[in-house]
Amino acid sequence: MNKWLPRIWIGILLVVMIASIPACLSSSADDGGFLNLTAKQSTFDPKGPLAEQQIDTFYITLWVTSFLFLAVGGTYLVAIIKFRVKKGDDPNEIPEQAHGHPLIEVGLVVASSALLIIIAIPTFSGIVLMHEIPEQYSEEDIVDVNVIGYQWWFNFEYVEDGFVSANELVIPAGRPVRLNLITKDVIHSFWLPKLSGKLDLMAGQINQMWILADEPGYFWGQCAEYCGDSHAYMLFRAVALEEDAYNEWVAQQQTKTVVEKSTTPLFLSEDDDAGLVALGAELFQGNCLTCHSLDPAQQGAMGAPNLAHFGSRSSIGAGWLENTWSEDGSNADLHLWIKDPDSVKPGNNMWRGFMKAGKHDPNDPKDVMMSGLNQADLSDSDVDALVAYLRNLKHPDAVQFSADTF
Ligand code: HEC
Ligand SMILES: [Cu+2]
Repeated sequence: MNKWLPRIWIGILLVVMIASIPACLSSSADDGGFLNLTAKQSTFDPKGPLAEQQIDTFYITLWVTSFLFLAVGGTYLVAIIKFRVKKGDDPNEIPEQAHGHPLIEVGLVVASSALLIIIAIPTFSGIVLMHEIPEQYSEEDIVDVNVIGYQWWFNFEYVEDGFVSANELVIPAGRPVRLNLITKDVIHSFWLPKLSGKLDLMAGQINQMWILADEPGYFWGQCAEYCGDSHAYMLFRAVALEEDAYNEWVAQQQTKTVVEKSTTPLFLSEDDDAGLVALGAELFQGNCLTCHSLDPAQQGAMGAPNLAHFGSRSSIGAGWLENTWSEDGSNADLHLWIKDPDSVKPGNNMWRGFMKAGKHDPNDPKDVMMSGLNQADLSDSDVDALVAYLRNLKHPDAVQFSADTF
């Protein structure tokens, strides 16, 4: 073999590595840089005790394995340099052979066991910590939330306060929140990187974990277990609020936003066109109510996000799009979502009927698409009316949270 070939390869590798350094270091305030340790979903930026314990465990493992790497690699490097065949040596001569050295053997076994124990202690205590809220927190302080996974969004049931919300988990800062993880279909995984590591939602059992945010803040989460078509679009947000703001939010969420047994909004904003909203309410009754509940206390029968307070939520399509209204009351992303959700989130279950995957096939007996549900029937002006209507599904004092709120 040409003796230059390996050197050329190593040269190319070095050039590529050096050329990529600027890209790695260019960390902007946003998510751009590879080394931006405070990016939206960075585990290097812990904001609660659980995430802190987990990053500490990571660092301990990193130091121990780096030490091992240097110790083994260093010994190896010394050996290949010191004992290489030098000029004048006979390459066929076998060096002096040694066998059996009890001190070295026992020493290595003890040293590597000790290193494993150093890693095992924080790892096992971390596993226990993730599942059990430490006794320092009293039971009254704990907020219980059922996290229910659907293809492809998260439903949040506030157990003590008796209401449901979706895709935006609002919690009180400084208090532990117990999460009961449940799935309605396949395995999903709940992951809020700045607050805790992931835990799966498994059929037939309830997995428990807890989170605590030290300070008020806005957090990005996502499903971390492949769960079908729109898995990559199955995100969610979490918002941690001061105690007072949290209690106010809870009281607002418990409030109904439409007149009993109807879709008529209770709190109409002044700058809205009442006629347009009324048309939206009528269209919602006819097209959307089958799946979406407007009663904050109840999950819709067909397994779709509760929309009672949708007007104040910050995202559309399970955290994928921002829920922002322009000055004139329009909302382009929401318009697109209602008109053609499939173009936003391929394969999602809106319009298709719950649990039906693939396109509607009238010859398929398992096709559960409900008759009369067809988004193509909605004209652009119908969708405008629905957008105007959805904007009013909120408490009049509600705050629409965003990363800028904090
Ligand atoms: C067949 C059941 C079904 C019907 C009918 C339906 N939806 Fe949906 N809708 C869903 C499902 C399922 C989702 C969650 C999709 C996802 O994120 O994967 C959803 C999501 C949404 C969302 C986003 C909620 C969020 O928090 O991300 C809005 C807004 C919405 N629907 C509005 C409507 C409107 C308006 C209508 C009537 C014109 C309607 N939907 C009809 C099932 C339905
Ligand atoms: Cu998932």
